[in-house]
Amino acid sequence: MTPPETIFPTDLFEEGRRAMPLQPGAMLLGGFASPGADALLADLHRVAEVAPFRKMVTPGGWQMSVAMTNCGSLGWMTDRTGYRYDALDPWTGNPWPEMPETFRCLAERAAEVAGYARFDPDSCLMNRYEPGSRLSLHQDRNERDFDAPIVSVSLGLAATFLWGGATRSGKPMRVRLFHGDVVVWGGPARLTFHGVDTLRGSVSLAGEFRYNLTFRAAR
Ligand code: MD3
Ligand code: FE
Repeated sequence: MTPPETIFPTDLFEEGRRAMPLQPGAMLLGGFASPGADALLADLHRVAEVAPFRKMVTPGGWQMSVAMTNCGSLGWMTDRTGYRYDALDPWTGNPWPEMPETFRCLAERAAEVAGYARFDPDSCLMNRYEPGSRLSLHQDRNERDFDAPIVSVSLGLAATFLWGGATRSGKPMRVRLFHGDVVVWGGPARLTFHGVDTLRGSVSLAGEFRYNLTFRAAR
């Protein structure tokens, strides 16, 4: 087994060329996860065997078009009673699967490269998009502490990520996120409104889904 710290060598990542600020506090690390993408996908499928992807229902009663699951000591969920983090998977009654070492290592290193030292995520929300899936503009504010950043990893099909400002109004900015791209959102960008445009299907070597991992310090 390749040790995860050798798959994501911070010193080989060409920061000047592939790190791009999206707004103050938000950094796109183009292709940062590419060297370890196969290992990440293998671990993702292992997690999903224990905690399957499922389409959750919002408090308003709508079924989400994105299928989700979690790993780590806390998992984000929604149902008719609200949004929250929970230590147990409501589908199985068991704790969420442990966060794989590959996941944790990637998240810590990406945060470090983006300027957030000692990121210690206790939750990874895993999103699975199929053609037609979308995520409407929202803020991530169920975490206890907004000082920690959120690290997002895109795998599989490309998608158009949308982000606005501190309010829902106004025309969101758009950026394509590709297999292996990582975005770190912290500081003044932490409560930015964001979402994902409707995924377009395409026959692709990347498969039939887009996956997004978001690492959070939720406790
Ligand atoms: C900006 N996921 O899971 S990742 C989510 O691609 C979520 O699946 C999207 O939004 C996805 O909550 C977007 C990029 C992202 C994640 C968290 C953020 C951007 C963010 C938190 C604050 C600001
Ligand atoms: Fe979000």
